[in-house]
Amino acid sequence: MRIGRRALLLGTATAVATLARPCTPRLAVAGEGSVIRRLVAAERRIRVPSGDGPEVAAWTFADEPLPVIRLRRGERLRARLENRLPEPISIHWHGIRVPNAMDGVPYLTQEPVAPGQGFDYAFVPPDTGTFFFHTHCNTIEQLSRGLAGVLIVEGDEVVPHDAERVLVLRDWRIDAAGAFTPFTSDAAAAKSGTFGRLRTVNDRVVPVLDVPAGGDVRLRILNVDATRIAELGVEGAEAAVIATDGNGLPPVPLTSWRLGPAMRLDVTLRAPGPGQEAVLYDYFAPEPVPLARLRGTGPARPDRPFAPAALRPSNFAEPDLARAEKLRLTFQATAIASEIVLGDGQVLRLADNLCLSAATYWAIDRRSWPEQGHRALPPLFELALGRSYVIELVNATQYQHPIHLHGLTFQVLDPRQGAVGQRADTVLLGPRDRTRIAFAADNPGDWMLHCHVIEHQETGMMGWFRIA
Ligand SMILES: [Cu+2]
Repeated sequence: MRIGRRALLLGTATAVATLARPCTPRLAVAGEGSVIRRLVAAERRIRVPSGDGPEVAAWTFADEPLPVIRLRRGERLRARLENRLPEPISIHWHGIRVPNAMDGVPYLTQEPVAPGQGFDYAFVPPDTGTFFFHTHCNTIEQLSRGLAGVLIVEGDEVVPHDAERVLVLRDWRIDAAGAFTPFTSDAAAAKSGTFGRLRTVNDRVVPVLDVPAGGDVRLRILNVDATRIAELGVEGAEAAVIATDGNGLPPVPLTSWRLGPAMRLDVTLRAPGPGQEAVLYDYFAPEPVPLARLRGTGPARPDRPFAPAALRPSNFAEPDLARAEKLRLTFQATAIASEIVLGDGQVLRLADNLCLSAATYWAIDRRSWPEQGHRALPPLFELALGRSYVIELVNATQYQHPIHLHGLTFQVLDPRQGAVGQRADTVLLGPRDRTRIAFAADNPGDWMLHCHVIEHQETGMMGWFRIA
């Protein structure tokens, strides 16, 4: 299926389930420079996990439950958000180094978009890669109801792949009749979080995706679930990791890769022969869980070595590691009550419920994100524009935390899972784990820093920092 520019300009959503990128590059058209999308957040009845599955009252940004927006590097996205839901929303463009005012964080960068209201987002993504967008308000419910989409910025392939497939991992918290089950509980929020009963890829259970037999296929894998961490691996095909969070790295063979919520993994896979299948598994389970099947179609291709090419790197400002200032953040469990007292005697109540949960179980450097006042807490740290920083992230808990920084892409200095030169916007900390990240603070503004297990985020493991 060819996805043309005209479709994008008309705002026609493209369903992931049927998505296949054209194998030939689109011709450049003089004067083009913007992709315009209308995103109408509304309740829509969809069928999960298949056309004859139960009807689910999903909240989505488009008629297709997982809209895909494609840009080429240098193109501007103009996205008009309209809120037809009964509560405030916003859009955060996860992993995109947007100007601060476009970051979509209620109260920190914009007012929440009230029911019946709209907001215009416009920016030129500076980097190529695989990204997504989601609401940043009452996220556990809004994300669990489906409010997310994919954003792809093309232009990073030096050697074109033969095909591409987008695989979006998420759980549905629904019962057999399609009714939503609880999105959170105190017990779960204080531990690993709430898992969905129905695991899906592109809202299907173990979909079969046709790929050109023997071809090199780019898999753009996104974990958009609120909770679940998957340990991804492929059986029946050679595969290599070519990008983390959309950022190219020297290809490393894919043995298995732990992908937390909000993280993305780009993989080059040598497709199986005609009629044969490779299987994407999650090994983070007592028994490997099949997620998707990739079936070779079309004529066989001649044997040749599997030699995935590196992607073209983005233009990040390199951190000056020799002169970088060193900071540390500790992620903790907390037993604090429903209010905290600031130094000046002001009491912050931690319980109201416009955008977050009322309970508090988690903290960063002994501070839990309060609900009331939203930005009444001082920033975790203030960074000098243009200066380089190394932050040690320390997990003092026995749970895993995918830690996400807004506004920046960082280097992961301590190699994770065999990757070297990894750049990311979200890094997964294991229990009692620590790692160091480095970046040049080149994007001014007030930015969030939080765990992307949404129940952890919404019960305290969130803060903000300033670059000025
Ligand atoms: Cu967490």
